[in-house]
Order: sequence, then C-alpha cells, then structure tokens
Amino acid sequence: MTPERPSSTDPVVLPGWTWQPFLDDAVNALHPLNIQPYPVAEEFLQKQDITGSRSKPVTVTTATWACRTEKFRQVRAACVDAGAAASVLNFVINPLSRFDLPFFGGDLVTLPSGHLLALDLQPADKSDEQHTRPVWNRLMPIFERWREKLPDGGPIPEEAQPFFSPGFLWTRLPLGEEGDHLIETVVRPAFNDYLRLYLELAAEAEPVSDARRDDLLAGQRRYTDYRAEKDPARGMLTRFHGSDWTENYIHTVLFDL
Ligand code: DBV
Repeated sequence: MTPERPSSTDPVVLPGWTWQPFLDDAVNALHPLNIQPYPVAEEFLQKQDITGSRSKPVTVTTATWACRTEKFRQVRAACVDAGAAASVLNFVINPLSRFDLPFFGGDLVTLPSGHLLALDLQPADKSDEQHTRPVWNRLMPIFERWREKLPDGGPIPEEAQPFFSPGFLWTRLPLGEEGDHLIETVVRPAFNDYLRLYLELAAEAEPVSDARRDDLLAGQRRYTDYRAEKDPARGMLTRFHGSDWTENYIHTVLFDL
C-alpha cells in the first residue's frame, strides 16, 4: 500500500480537526525558509486506529509534519484528531545548537473536559542570561498583550519551572462558543506573534563558538530528556496506538535529540 503521506513535508489535512488553521499558519510561516523533509519512519507519518468503546468506536488519526532548515535541526508538529475525544497540535521547533536560540513550544489540546493551551519560547538554559535576556526582552511585551485576555491556566509542576520562560502563555478554556471565540481572536494571533518573533530571532542568529555550542547542546538535552520522560500525552497516545508505538514515537520522533 502506498502511504498517504510519503514525505514529512507533505501537507497534513485532517478534515474537521480543530487545530488545522494553526498548523497551516505555521507551515506557511516556515515556507520562505527552504524547508527540507525530516526523516520520520512511515508508521509515524500517519497512523490510524480505532479507540472508544465497542458500542461507540472513534477513529483516531495521529499525523506528523516535520522539516529541517538551515538553522533548525528539527521542526515537528504532532497532530492528533480523535473527534470529540481529543484534538491536539503539539508543535516544537528545535534549533541547531550552533545557534543561540530557545525552543519554540506550543501545546494546543482539546479534551472532553476543555481546552488546554500552552505557548512559550522555552530556554535551553534558564540560568544563562546571554541566552535568555535578548529573547525575554522582546517576548514579554507580546506575552503581556495576550495574557490579559485569557484566564490563567493554574500552577504547573515545580520541576517543570526550569524549562519555561516568564513569557509562558498558559490557559484553560471551556468547550463551546466562548472558548472557540477566544481561540480564534486571542490564541491564534498569539500563536502567530510568538512564531513571528521566533522566526525573527532565528533570522538574526549567527553561529556560535564550539564551546558555546556544547553548552547549548547540554541544555537542549536536559530539556528534551525531561519532555520525553514527562510527556503528558503518553497516556492518551498509549490508549490510542499502543505502548510500543507510543514509546518509539516519543523517543525517535517527538524528542529525538
Ligand atoms: N503534549 C506533548 C505532546 C503532546 C501533548 C508531544 C502529542 O508534549 C499533548 C501530544 N498535553 C498533551 C495532552 C495533555 C497535555 C497537557 C494530551 C493533557 C494530558 C491529560 O490531561 O491527560 C504544556 N501540556 C499539558 C499540561 C501542560 C502542558 C503544563 C498539563 C500537564 C498535566 O496536567 O500534567 N507541553 C507542556 C508545555 C509545552 C508542551 C508547556 C510547551 C509549550 O508541549
């Protein structure tokens, strides 16, 4: 059988998926960068299974869009569409450690209990001012503009703090019209503002020394190891696609540094 998406840069199109416009915005924003496919095994490019109960089966599709560019080691979007059961866009840009850049991290999650929305430019080393200050100076005004329009998402685990910037936009919204309206008028423009700033920072970034690169790489590894270990999607993905597939997906695609 010919796979539906032989390449990681082939479009992901999931009809009715909540986050399709966000993914389309992101892919369009990346297009000027001479994007190249990123190697992703076929079973992770697009995977379909049946979940739910025997009397109410639900089709679930998980698709991965990914690329690399001159300055990005890996850009990847994990796209989950299980209808009313779950809808997720988890989008991460992993810069090459040769450039002094944070990660772009977006976690847009719709569950039967509501929407969970996280956006940040996440530091590789939060204690390194040379790494954080130029980013935070430009991120904070954008953060301030959008966060006053959204309810606070509540506490996040203490152990996760080192991996977030002070510009971490984090909210929970109810399902229904009110939530949908905020997603369209606040979360989507915020997502695009964070991404625009990130791409500006990347465009300006110059290669660093080998010693500096090694420090940045060590920070990137701490971040990636944490994300792989604590991935909040592990339970959901295991229910949908099984444990072997999920562990391989987490370690060889989502957090593969
Ligand atoms: N999160 C991922 C990946 C996902 C994913 C790869 C492929 O890192 C989805 C999917 N996140 C996902 C799901 C949930 C969350 C929750 C399904 C709900 C889990 C559940 O309730 O069962 C932000 N995401 C969360 C939470 C936080 C984040 C703080 C709540 C954690 C919890 O309740 O335990 N994820 C976290 C984060 C980034 C991120 C800050 C980067 C901006 O990607």
